[in-house]
Amino acid sequence: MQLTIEQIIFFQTEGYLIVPNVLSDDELQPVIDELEREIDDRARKLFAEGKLQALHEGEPFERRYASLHAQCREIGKGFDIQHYLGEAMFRHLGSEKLLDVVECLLGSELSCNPIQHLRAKLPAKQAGDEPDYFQNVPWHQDCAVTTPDSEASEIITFWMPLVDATAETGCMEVMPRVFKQGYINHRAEGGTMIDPDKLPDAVPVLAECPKGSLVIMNKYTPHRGIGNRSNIVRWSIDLRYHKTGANSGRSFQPSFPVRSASHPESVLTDVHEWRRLWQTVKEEKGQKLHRV
Ligand SMILES: O=C(O)CCC(=O)C(=O)O
Ligand SMILES: [Fe+2]
Repeated sequence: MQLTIEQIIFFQTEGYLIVPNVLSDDELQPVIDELEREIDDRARKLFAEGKLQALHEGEPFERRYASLHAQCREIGKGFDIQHYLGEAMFRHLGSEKLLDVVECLLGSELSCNPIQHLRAKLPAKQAGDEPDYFQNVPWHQDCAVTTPDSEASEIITFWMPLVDATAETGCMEVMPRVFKQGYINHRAEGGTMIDPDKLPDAVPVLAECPKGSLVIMNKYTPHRGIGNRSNIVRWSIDLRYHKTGANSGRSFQPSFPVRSASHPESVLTDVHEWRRLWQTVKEEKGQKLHRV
């Protein structure tokens, strides 16, 4: 799928764009199946350790993790893309349909940026008021989690829910056009957030996004995640891409080519190599790979 010229102009003017119907349910299903297996493996391990009383096997993807998490928070430990390193997720990072959209904004030499997350936003009733950066992400610009050497890099965020993201399930809000101001000061306490004194006086847009659609954001676009008032888990994946050769803003973590018109052989297609790249980072930092 190609973006229309109107969509590209909208993105360039507003600093965000919601693109409907990029990926079908069938195309997202391998990622969901893999997450369901991962949840099941984690649940069985915790059950064997006596930390879970019930496995909730019959519950759907949208619910089971919440039921398990209510019994044992440890189920969420290290549950992110670079920790569980699933093959279906790796294929998803380089999926042709997604990259066709990315190419419309960044050209045909594309690398996957190491800043990427899987988010399981729990129903607010259950999450309680324990501070959790992933549950209620405060206003921020994504450039705030990159190193300043990437200031000149265009790093674009592609956010996609695995369930319908609505005002009720906890979609994002974005501030249109504010990206033109560039970097706004952030502070780190309570999660990386725009310094409240510097928060722009813009009217936010509710970025509701059905499953299979994308929210695309400029790295200077202020956005936040709103609370999940529903009973389901708001699963989402946020990925970033940049032009191959540009600073990623995380030079100590792996970036890798996902598409290249000039050197197609440079594209990383080997999931073992991808895992090795991430595992090497952890070894260098003296950390072990977290798999609960
Ligand atoms: O998923 C959310 O609620 C916020 C996500 C976010 O800030 C991002 O993907 O950059
Ligand atoms: Fe963000």
